[in-house]
Amino acid sequence: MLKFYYSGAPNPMKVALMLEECGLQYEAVPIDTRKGDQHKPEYLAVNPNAKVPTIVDGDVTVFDSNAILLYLAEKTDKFLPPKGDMQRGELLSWLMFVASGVGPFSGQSIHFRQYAPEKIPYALNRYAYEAHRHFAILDARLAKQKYMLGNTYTIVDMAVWGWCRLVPNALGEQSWSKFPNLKRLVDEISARPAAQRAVALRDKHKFKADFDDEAKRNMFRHFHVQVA
Ligand SMILES: N[C@@H](CCC(=O)N[C@@H](CS)C(=O)NCC(=O)O)C(=O)O
Repeated sequence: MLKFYYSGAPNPMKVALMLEECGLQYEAVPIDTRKGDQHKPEYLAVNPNAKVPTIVDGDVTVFDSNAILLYLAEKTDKFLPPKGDMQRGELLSWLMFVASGVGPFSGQSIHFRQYAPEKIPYALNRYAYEAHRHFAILDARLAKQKYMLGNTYTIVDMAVWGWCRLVPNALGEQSWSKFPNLKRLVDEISARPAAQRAVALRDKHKFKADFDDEAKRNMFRHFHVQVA
């Protein structure tokens, strides 16, 4: 059976959503990143990047959340435009836009707002600005159409959902008012039974909640290591 290594963080949650949307059978294997499971040799053997998520599907191992979304969409032939369709190019562009822009910039904005030991105005503003800019691009597109690729719900919407549920964490409590179209999509997806099952999966395992010294040591190794 397909193995899904996960935690409740945004990147694994988009894959949990896709697995549930496809109705695939899978074994969920919790990786408690605050306890350091991502650095254990048996996990590094499937994901040398020491991050979640990863799937192992028979002989095939796939890590990086958007690569997994694409793999599962191609495997099941679901939630992506047909091969040869001109929308296939759009799908790749927007999927990579989320992978290389929305995720990293909102992640860094959350990091500097919530976790950095010092509040550095330059870093706070740079990442908030970039997260905001990316969310605004999504919002403008969703002002013109229901889903990221038009009228059909695809893996791009799932990738957007993974990160954009955290708009308030990246930009502050009031920030949803700036992205009404993006909020409409996130709310619609959150109400889907598959999203509710994905969230329930996260809550099924008792992941370490405390962000104490052990968690910092495991997730933010740069606190203790100087590389340059
Ligand atoms: N590009 C990777 C990034 C994965 C990633 O950063 N995962 C985070 C959770 S969202 C993680 O594993 N954090 C634990 C750590 O940094 O130690 C993907 O899209 O899967």
